[in-house]
Amino acid sequence: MDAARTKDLPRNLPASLSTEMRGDVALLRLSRPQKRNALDDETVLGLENFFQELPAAVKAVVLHGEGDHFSAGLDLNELTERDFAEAVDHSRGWHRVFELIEFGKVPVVSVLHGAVVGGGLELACATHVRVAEKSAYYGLPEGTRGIFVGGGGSVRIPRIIGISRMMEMMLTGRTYGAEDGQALGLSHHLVEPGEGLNKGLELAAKIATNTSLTNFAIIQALPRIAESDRASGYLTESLVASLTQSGGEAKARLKAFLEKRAPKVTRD
Ligand code: 1HE
Repeated sequence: MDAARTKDLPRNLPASLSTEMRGDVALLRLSRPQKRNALDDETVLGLENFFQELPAAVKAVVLHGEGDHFSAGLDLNELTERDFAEAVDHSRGWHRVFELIEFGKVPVVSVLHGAVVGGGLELACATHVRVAEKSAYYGLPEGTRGIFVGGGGSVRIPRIIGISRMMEMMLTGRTYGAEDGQALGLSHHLVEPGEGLNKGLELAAKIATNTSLTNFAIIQALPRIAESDRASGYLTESLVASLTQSGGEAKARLKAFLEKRAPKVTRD
């Protein structure tokens, strides 16, 4: 049977990835700490397999890294061997996989600590919610290594921190620490070392209680509306809003509030 129809997480993953279920949240761990979770081809294809085959029972994913670092980015060992055509193919492969994360089936929360650099930052920026521990730092060493981002970083990262800031990071090789990253929007939540995973799981569990239709609209429609022209945006927004409101669960939730059975919106 198609794995996506069962309740089981994909099993045929490389050793560099490990998974477990926590309720209806899937935990996906970059498990190559001896290489600082550097992303080799096997790992990237494993990510693709995982997100492609996610069973319907999974409502959200938490992505984190084993060891002292989230990810050291592209496995530089593989880079030296490629010719031009192979390099294009490689970069397009990363685009395909990271698109599958960003525009996939469910929201993804990443938990960042230690080095979040190069392709590791590109991967983090393809996730929807980012929790950083205070040990996290961000860099784009591609500039100083004589290469360029290739995993969609030049498309996603400027949308978060601006073109100018990304340009400066790449030109000078500067890194930002966790506090700066939080101020810039690289993370949404900043927590003490060791607390990231619990925070990520707590957020994912909350996300998982949203209706599937609303989560679909938030991750699929919102970014596309935001990037379309105003007239198309307003039209699409009306259609998506009507679609979500028409669901039985939405009606039940609104009724629950009006009957004073649902929580109020209070300060965190
Ligand atoms: C690696 C990689 C890697 C570590 N590829 N093998 N990314 C970078 O330029 C970052 C490169 N890495 C580092 O700067 C450091 O390794 C860290 C700051 C992340 C961690 O430092 P540290 O002292 O904890 O570990 P280490 O001793 O440097 O590395 C441990 C091992 O991991 C070592 O291998 P070993 O066999 O000698 O033990 C390292 O060689 C290995 N390792 N990082 C391969 N990246 C789609 S385009 C994306 C383009 C990019 O991502 S470019 C940015 C690449």
